[in-house]
Amino acid sequence: MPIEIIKISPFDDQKPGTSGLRKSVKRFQTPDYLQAFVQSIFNCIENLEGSILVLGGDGRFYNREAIKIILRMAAANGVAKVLLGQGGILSTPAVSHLIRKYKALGGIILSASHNPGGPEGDFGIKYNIATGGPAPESITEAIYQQSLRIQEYRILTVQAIPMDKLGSFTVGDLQVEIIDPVADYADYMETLFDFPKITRLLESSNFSMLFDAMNAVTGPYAVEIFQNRLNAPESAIMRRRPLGNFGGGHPDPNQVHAKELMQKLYSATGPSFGAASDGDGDRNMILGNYFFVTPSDSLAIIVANAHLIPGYKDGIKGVARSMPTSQAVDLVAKRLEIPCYETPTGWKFFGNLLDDNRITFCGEESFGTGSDHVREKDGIWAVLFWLNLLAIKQCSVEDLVREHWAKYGRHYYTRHDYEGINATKANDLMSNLEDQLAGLTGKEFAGLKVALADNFSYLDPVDGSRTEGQGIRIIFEDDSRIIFRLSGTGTQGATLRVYIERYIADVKQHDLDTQEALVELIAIANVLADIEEYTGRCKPDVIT
Ligand code: VG1
Ligand code: CO
Repeated sequence: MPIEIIKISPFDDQKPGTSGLRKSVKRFQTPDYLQAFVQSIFNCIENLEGSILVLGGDGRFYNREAIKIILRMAAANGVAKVLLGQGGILSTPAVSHLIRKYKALGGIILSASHNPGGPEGDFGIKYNIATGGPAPESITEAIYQQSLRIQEYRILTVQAIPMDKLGSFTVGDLQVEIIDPVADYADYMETLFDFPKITRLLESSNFSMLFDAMNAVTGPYAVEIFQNRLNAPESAIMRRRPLGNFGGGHPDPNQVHAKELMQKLYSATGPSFGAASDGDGDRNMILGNYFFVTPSDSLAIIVANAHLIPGYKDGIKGVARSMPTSQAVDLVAKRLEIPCYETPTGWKFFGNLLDDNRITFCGEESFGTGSDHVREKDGIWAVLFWLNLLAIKQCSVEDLVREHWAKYGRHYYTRHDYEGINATKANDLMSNLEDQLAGLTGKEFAGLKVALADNFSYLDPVDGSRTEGQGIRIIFEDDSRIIFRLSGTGTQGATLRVYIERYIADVKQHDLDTQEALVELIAIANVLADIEEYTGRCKPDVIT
């Protein structure tokens, strides 16, 4: 089969963000756009020729077209073998697992995660390295530099490419093996958790669960794991079918976008346990009856109870959280006398810590939790962790969380997102804050004294790399924090994220409404950043 070498002019907007390259589907459909980025990835990978790659995506619109292009390009670039999820489907954590299990050189994941899909929605592509983790900054930067210079790409002239039937076929000299997207991952989960115990919990009359797959990638995983292997009833999984446009919604597992699930859980006759995952299956939301578990608390509770779970009973090396994530896990780490690392936002920063055996668990406030079992955050894994824990503790989600707060104190936590704001204004807002930093320490606002104000930078203890400008932090003497940063995953304008946190040890004050408990800090944030002036908004678009 002939290899075509197509001459192109480079694109100037292919800089990967927090998690891969994310753009509108329309942008990706620009002739040669996807090809230019894929060739840029291939040009930056050492030992590509003769290698094995894993390929799959979250099933969103344009997934199948992109897979066909990537297979033809992989063939033309000398890749020996591609492991492709059946129907083009693979969750992000499953790709991470497959890379590790089959010792692949890397993997390509097609997803824009929690961003909406469909012809008018978003598409994305990210490259994961041989460890199974997202490519680190050094590689994403090299890919970007390559994309600014690239003059041609290689592709095989071949039309029909099947992807729905298990088995092998060839594209030129490339061997493509279509694999069950779920089987390996589900088998792996059985080695980490006590499936017979969880089955007994799911079969007991005083427990019921509802999982919202949000018409995204976790549907098939949930059916195989919760229904087939753990015997949950069919009614335990809603929106189970992956759809190209996720049924029109944002596949983002939070209180705003998983509205129906929230309504079901916030009812007297509702299930005792609820959960949801996002577009590509790496996020999770955990709910009890009339109860929301903040992702930061979820991480802390997972770490505090890990010794009870089969896959983690041999001990914990350390933990890490992204900087904006609440400090709840820090207190657990302190009590366990294990190290606790604070990293910039994005899973790629956990990679070195995991590979260097410094940490066992890590998490982000943005509904992301994971461990050293793979190198991505993992939605279904987190749900299984909670189910296993509840099966052992035989208590409600709420009781478990309250017990944790009583022991460690409660971190009230919220994130306010201002979406699709003018990018120039958003940058101005950040510069304005930056200009104030030097004078903030020691200043008092509503009785709270600023202990530290800076723009967070991270020195990776493993490879010595430094990452600057990762978010404005204002930390008060009582450990309360206000953090401002701009999103690196959006595709329209800019998104301002304001993270607000306050610690209260006294158990008598653990029943406050979160927004009420944080009201003074929210007001301070609004004044300091002049949010209304810069964004033109008087309230956030999404509160989580
Ligand atoms: C967001 C979250 C971040 C997460 C990233 C990717 O990034 O805040 O914590 O790692 O999404 O998650 P940003 O830059 O928009 O704040 V996912 O599920 O899209 O892979
Ligand atoms: Co995701």
